[in-house]
Amino acid sequence: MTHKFRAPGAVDVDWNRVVDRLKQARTVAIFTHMRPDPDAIGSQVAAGLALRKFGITPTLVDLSPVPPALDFLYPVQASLERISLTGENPHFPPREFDLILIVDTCTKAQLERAWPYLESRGSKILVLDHHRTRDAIGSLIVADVSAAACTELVADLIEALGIGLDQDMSTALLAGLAADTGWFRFDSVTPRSYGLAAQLVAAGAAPARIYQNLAQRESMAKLALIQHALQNLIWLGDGRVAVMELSRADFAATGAASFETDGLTDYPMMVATAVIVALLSEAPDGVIRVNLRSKHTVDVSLIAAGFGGGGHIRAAGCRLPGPLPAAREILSTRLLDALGQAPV
Ligand SMILES: [Mn+2]
Repeated sequence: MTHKFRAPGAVDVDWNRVVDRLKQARTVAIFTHMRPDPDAIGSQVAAGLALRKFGITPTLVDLSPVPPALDFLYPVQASLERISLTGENPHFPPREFDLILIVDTCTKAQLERAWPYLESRGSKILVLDHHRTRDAIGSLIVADVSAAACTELVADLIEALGIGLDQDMSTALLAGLAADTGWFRFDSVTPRSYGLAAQLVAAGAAPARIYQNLAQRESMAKLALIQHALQNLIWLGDGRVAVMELSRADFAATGAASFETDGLTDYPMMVATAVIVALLSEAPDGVIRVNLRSKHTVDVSLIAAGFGGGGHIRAAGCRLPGPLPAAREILSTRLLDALGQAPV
């Protein structure tokens, strides 16, 4: 790779050490987090393809079902071996591997039931991750929070291995990068992100095709759910706080699944005055799932943490007891309070 853009605060990674470790392995199992997103699968697939070109036999391990929308990331020609450990009582290990590579996570909570298996193989573990939260695992952890996506780190690994990018690798890497950066509009985006994107497109990744697969394959039920959420939208604090809610009746009427609330908070955020957006959705058991987003300086992770949840400064979540009106009341008070404390 030729780009020399460096992210501010980037970690100096000793890639030679990583490559030396990989040179000693003939088989590598590649794990990623549960409920995988495009960055998780993109990192897994691109790393798998690169390792194979390097002469290593890779095996991708699925800890939970991969959303069908991400099927396009698996190359049809160069099929990669995949092991699914998504069943009730998965058998660990399916067989022994020389090395275990974990991408896009380094936390116990996101690896859940694989954790005891991974913990017992600490010396065989290599991690590539860009998250702030980290649990102790493995002997070689490459953690760079300045990376906008884990695929930025996988791209560095591919360069260190001396492997040329092909279309399948580039597609997987760009999908992860685009998804984790909200198509290059989040704070996390750096010159490195754009420099890498240029290289990936030059190597055959097609942004329009990736966009269609990631963003234009929603169900009609989802669009109906958006209609319901916007109908149930109220504004507080002079238009600075938007609160949307979806009841069990809304889910039943639209036929939408609970994961289809993804991205709904973007809509009120388009309004100039909006600072905080909250989405309350009622789960089948009556618990209220809360998604919080913010612009500017309000740290919604603190608000979520106050209710036992957590997340990032501008995106966080928590759960509240039902019914909906009671949850809305408690949350609204807290949101207006946070707004009062935020610098204007
Ligand atoms: Mn990621």
